Amino acid sequence: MWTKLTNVVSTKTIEQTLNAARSLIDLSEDRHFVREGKNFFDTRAKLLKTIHKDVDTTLNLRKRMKDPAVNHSFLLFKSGPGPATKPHQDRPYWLKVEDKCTMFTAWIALGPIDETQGALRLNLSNEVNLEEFFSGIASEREILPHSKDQYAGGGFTTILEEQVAAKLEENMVPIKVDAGDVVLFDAFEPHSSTQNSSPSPRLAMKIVYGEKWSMKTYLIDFNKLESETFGAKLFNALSPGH
Ligand SMILES: O=C(O)CCC(=O)C(=O)O
Repeated sequence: MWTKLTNVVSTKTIEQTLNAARSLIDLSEDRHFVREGKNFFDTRAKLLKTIHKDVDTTLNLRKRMKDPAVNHSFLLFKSGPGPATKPHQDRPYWLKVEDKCTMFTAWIALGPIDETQGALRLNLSNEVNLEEFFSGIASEREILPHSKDQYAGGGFTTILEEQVAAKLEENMVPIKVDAGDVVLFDAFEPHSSTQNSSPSPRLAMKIVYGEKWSMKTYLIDFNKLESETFGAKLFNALSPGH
C-alpha cells in the first residue's frame, strides 16, 4: 500500500536541507545511497524538526496515531551514476525494532526524480489515497521470501528472492516525483528504485514513523520534536539497517 502526495515540503525547507548537506551532494559512491546519509540527522535535530513540520502539516499524525515517534531518518542521496536498489519489503529489516508493525516510510523528494535518476518503483495496483493508507496500516500482512544480496552496497542486504521479485516487477513502475513530493509506503509494500544513470545525484530522504509504545528504539518522539527547546544532537542507539 502506498500513496503519493504532491507539494508537501516547501522550497525553503528543501533549500535549507540541501545547504546543510552540501558536502554530501557530489560524493561518488558505489552504494544505494551515500554512507553519511544514514547519520546525517543524528546531529541535525532542528532541521529534522523543520522537515517533519512540513510533512506533518499534510499527514496530521497525532490525529491518526496514538503516540507517534520518528524511528529513523536518512538522507538517501544516490550518486550520479548510482546503482539500482533491488525489490524488497522493509518489514524484514524492522523485525528487531517491533513485534507488531506500526512503522511506515515517508520518502521525500528533494529534487525532481524520473526513471533515469533513481525513481522509486511501486505496484500501481497497490496505490491508495491518504485515508485508505492510514486505515490499512494496522493490518499485519505477509512477509514475502527474502534472501541475502551479494552486492549489498549501501545497506540493502536483504532482497526479495529472485523469482518472487521477477514476478512482482512485472507490475512495478517508476514513480516520477517533483521536489517536495512525498511517497508514503508501508513496511510490507515491495519497492525498489531504478539506477541513477544521470551524472547528477538523486536527492531524496526518508522519515520512518511508528508508534512509540510499539518500537523498542526510536530517534525522537513527537513531544520532543514539537518542543521549542531541545539540543541539536539525537542519540539513536539502535538504528535499523535501513
Ligand atoms: O531511496 C531508494 O532508492 C530506495 C529506498 C528504499 O528502498 C527504502 O528506504 O527502503
